[in-house]
Amino acid sequence: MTEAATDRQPLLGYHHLRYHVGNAKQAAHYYRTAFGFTPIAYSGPETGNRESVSWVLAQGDVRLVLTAGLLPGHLATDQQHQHGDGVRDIAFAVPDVHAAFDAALAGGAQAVSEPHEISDDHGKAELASIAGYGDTIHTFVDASGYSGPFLPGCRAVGGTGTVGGLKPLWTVPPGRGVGITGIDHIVCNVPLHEMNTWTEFYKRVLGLTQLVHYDDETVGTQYTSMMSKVVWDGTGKIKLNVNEPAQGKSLSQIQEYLNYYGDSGVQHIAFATDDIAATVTQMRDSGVRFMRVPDTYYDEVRERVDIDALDLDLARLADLGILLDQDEDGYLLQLFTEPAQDRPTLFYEVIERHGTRGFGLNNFKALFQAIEREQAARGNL
Ligand code: TYF
Ligand code: FE
Repeated sequence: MTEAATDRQPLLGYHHLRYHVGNAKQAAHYYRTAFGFTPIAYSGPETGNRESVSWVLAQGDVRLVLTAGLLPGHLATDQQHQHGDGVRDIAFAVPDVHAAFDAALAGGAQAVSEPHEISDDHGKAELASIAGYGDTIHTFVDASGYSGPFLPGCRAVGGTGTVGGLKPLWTVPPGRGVGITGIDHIVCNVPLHEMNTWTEFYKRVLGLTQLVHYDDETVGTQYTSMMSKVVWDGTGKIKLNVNEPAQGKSLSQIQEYLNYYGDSGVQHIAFATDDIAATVTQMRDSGVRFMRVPDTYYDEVRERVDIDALDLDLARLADLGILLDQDEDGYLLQLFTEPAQDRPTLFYEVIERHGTRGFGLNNFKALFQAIEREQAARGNL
């Protein structure tokens, strides 16, 4: 499929997502109690870091790092002030950081930090970072020589055992897990006319290739129009979607995001699950609010999804508000949360895939109409 491209820039997968948040202690509590993540590591004054606090949480293959600046003028402080809470870094695990960094620069990326080694009692790791859209960066990580809970500089939290002879800093209750197994795709919003700029960037810099293209004819509703392209690594481990606003009658949800975030940035992260009904039930019971389509959606969906042949419990899916889509390769179930912070910026998707490589194209209309009702409630439509 894309052998040549992935040979040039071998990405093993996502290593972690770093957020810049206003209050890492409270954000960690939210991702633990609402999304089921388990705190695994910590960096802050107690570990010798006087500038920032980071909580690292894990579930399935997903690792979230929630970082807050401790002092005025720290980069995390300033960026959170500008954007609100959001994703700062989509970090990739790579076999060779120097090679990944060199290939990225050869593809036209800008360096944020040159390849460098960090180490502690548990070993060493190699890191380098490049700039992506807006203030978002990409760090290449090789932690194959590291045995600690996350990366050098963090101490384990939670659990009762020791890591490499070191006792955990504190005991933090684990998350209960909601069935999140990994990251399915990560979507960014960029301004008008920049979709191709950024998909071309990821082709040159990360060796990705185009998976799908949705033009504004396909995905326009009365108000929201957008265009979207997805680039991927050819295996499905990495899928990056890029949305740009298109002219509609009123404020595109993409433009609303750009206004509130103040720049290009991560719009949604899709978490993969093998049992979306269980995942959504647990998240909802923990207080996460999801977008809701009208009940008529479940009458219409029968016309395009083979409910009986797939042996789906439509009444249960309807009860939970889960969306369905099917194409020639298979089907998917998906659902979207409301924004995860005060600003209408980052939200989450939960997705259960069976064969299809799609993103729920036939749900766009119903979903966007639901989003538009929320925009109207915010006074932005
Ligand atoms: O990632 C996707 O393409 C789907 C659809 O604001 C989508 O999840 C796209 C844009 C959006 C919400 C959902
Ligand atoms: Fe999505």
